[in-house]
Amino acid sequence: MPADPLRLFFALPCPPELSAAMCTWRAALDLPGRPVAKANLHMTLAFLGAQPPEALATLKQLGNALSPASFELRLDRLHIASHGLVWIEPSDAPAPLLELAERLRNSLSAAGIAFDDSKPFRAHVTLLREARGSSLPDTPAFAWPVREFGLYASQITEQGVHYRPLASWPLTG
Ligand code: 2AM
Repeated sequence: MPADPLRLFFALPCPPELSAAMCTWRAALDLPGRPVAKANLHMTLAFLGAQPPEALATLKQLGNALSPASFELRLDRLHIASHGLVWIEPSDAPAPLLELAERLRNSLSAAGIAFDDSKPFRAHVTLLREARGSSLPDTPAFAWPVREFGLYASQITEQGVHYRPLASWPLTG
């Protein structure tokens, strides 16, 4: 019997200090909606969805081959999407971030691995779900020194969604 598929995505994990700062700020805002758990805050680079476990070897090779440059990110704008997500995003996405997302997506395409490319990459960290109708406050700028990216499996547990890291790579330079 084939092994169960994994629900996979590549992402930048928020460093713990940044996650803590954003969660403290979010709690004080008292926005309606379902907060994303502090441990789950991340920026998705490519969402692959269900993949067979055999795809992991190729995905790890693909990550090994990227060796992207490190960069600084400034999350400074809140956005509410029509489907009830509240996210924080950079008003000015730096070129190395866009390059990393593009090179990753190009490598996936070249390897014949499907991912959700129905929308162009938009840099964001989801903070709340099911937040329809709220008006949004001003946002302080949160500095994010981006030093790693990873491959994650999204799993449903009794405690809620858990993102299990399967591989991670440093950003250098
Ligand atoms: P979101 O935060 O904007 O919902 C794990 O599900 C991560 O993959 C989430 O950060 C989610 O983004 C992102 N993602 C991107 N495309 C997705 C899709 N088609 N289905 C589910 N999650 C998706």
